[in-house]
Amino acid sequence: VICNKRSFLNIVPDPSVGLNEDQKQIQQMALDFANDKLLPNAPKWDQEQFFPREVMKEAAQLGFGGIYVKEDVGGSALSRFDAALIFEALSSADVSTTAFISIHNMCAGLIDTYGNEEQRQKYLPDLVTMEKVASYCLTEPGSGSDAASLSTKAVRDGDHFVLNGSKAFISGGGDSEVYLVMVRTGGPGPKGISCLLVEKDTPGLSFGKKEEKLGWNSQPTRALIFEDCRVPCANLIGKEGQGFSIAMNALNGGRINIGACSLGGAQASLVAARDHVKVRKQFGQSISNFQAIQFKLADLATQLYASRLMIRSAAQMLDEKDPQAHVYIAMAKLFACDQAFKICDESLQLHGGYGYLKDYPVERYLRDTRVHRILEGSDAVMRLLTSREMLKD
Ligand code: FAD
Ligand code: 2MC
Repeated sequence: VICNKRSFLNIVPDPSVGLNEDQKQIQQMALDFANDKLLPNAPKWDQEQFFPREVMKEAAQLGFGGIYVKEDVGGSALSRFDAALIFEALSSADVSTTAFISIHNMCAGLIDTYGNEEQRQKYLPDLVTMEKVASYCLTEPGSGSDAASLSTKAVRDGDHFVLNGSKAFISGGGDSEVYLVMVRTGGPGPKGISCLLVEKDTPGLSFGKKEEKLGWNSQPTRALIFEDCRVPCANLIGKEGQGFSIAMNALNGGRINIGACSLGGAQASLVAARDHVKVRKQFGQSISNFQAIQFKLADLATQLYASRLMIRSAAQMLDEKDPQAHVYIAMAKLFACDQAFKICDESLQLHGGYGYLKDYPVERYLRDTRVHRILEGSDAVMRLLTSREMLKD
């Protein structure tokens, strides 16, 4: 298996362009970790469907387990912009593992923002070290894009909620220790939804089989099944009825992170293609001598650069708490995830038949970035969020 150590710096489109010294340092630290700890193992983890808990703990030692969690509970208190740099750098080695770390960070950030002091102190110290990991549970078999129609019920009984229903496609499901579950505590629609923290070993919570997937193989995906599962009312995050708002606000950051993971996969694929066309000879010369190939590289670099600027600009809007941030995040996720997948595909094409082999890394990036057009809000949902805002009076 070919897995050259590399940083991607000084290769167009250089991901460090436009960053200040602090940001460059964060990026370099993440790239070094990606090269040392992720890149050599990523093909094996993909092949063997291995969830690398120990290596994730090492990532947490660098502060990547609670990137935007406050410092009093061990978080790194960095910005969303910094987080986007970190996820892009890590995913240039391993999109799948990085994407799980991003979901875990979304959950930790959610508890930090909406949890009370007791909840923060109880759960965050173990999450920021990734001794424990967390899953985000919104999707159900009958409600994917139409998330506000979810039907998992939570009925109050004394000082507990009793949960019945199921969640589908949960990343980390069955392995994570902590689950942030959106449940219906009130009437239909978004206002009847609450967010509950459910611990893994709670009686009445069980898990479906591990799903077989095209990509994202280094992290498990399972359904969650609740059968008269009793969860203490003390585990309510935020207020009753606030769950949908909490879920959507968490996803705003999540969507930037997933977009950043797409950038990393695309950058790695494009650099691999660039290296390949320089050494591959056909018709008596390096195929990089053909202008069709040269222009293809230029187009892919341009698409990647544009995608990166959109993701970073959206992250900055979220940092600045811009009320329109969610719309620009939607546009950035739509564009970056679509373009990145195309870049992986065209990079594979530039490898010819070799690109189709598992000896080369591009097919893994292609498989891993494909799902980013579906999860954390599909392409259609991103268009919906954008066009609704455009058509507002
Ligand atoms: P549907 O909503 O049924 O959509 C089907 C198609 O119709 C899509 O192409 C969609 O874009 C399109 N569509 C839907 N509505 C419209 C519309 N109004 N107009 C036009 N087109 C439309 N969920 C979690 O909660 N937590 C997780 O950790 C998690 N991890 C996941 C991991 C993986 C590997 C996968 C595959 C999914 C994961 N998901 C998770 C679920 C994911 O968020 C959903 O799959 C996604 O939101 C889409 O929902 P759906 O699959 O039900 O598709
Ligand atoms: N940021 C902040 N608020 C948001 C928001 C966002 N991104 N999206 C919606 N809201 C608010 C919205 O403003 C409204 O608030 P208010 O009642 O105060 O006006 C409320 O939420 C309800 O929104 P809508 O009236 O737009 O509800 P509707 O049902 O028509 O549409 C939709 C909601 C489609 C935008 C939402 O259901 C959605 O985002 N669906 C996609 C689901 C998704 O992303 N799932 C990902 C699961 S996690 C995952 O895949 C992982 C891998 C972890």
